[in-house]
Amino acid sequence: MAGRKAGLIALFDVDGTLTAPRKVVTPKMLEFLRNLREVVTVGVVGGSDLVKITEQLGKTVIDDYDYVFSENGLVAHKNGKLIGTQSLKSFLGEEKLKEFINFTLHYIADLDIPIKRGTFIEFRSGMLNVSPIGRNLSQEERDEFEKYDKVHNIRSKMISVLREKFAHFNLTFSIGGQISFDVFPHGWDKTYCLRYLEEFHEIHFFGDKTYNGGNDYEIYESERTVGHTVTSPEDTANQSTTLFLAKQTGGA
Ligand code: M1P
Repeated sequence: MAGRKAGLIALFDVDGTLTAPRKVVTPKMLEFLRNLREVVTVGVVGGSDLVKITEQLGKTVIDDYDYVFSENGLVAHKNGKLIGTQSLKSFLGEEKLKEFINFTLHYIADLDIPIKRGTFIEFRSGMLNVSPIGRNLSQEERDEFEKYDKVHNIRSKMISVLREKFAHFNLTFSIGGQISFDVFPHGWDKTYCLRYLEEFHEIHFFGDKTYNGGNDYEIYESERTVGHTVTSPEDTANQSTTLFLAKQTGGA
């Protein structure tokens, strides 16, 4: 695309930044992203796996953006082509993986919370996603658990236990959404995707969970990025319009 500034990329988190959490992107946001891509290189980086990002951003997502980083970039696509994957199984090995999964499932079995559903551990390429209530929930049940968790700290208490028990496994525990947390080796947070962006000297990252402990914190704080905190998809569009599009049209 001829008019694009070389070396500049706009990189967006998904949940809470391009879409409402785990919701489908709006047509307005899609149109905005199409326009933006005319003037800058556009990438997306989500904690979710590619299946979920595809549900949210559309089935042609890997072709629609220059870079699509799912699982923090542990699965990486450039212009529709797979350019890299990381494997948690190779990192930990079968024995440690089994030990972690067995302990986690026992912990969940002993957990007394109002309801439980299915899929307590989702096994992904570069991470595990652990949900104490189970991933098979309606939106209403999700919202209820999120509220319940804010009062009872189910996830943060569980993470404290796992962090202590498996300190020697060098794992990071990250709460990025409503009902679960992600588990991956230290350094496999969203900064992981930056290794694919060596050619860019100006990387603008937009995310909503940029506070310490949020899953956008490390990439937001990285020396390699200019970080932008957003409060909603509308805010993302407003801030990036000011930064990238207003200049083009000679506006503010
Ligand atoms: O993108 C943020 C998070 O989205 C989902 O979280 P939850 O299902 O808890 O709302 C998960 O896909 C999680 O891995 C991801 O980090």
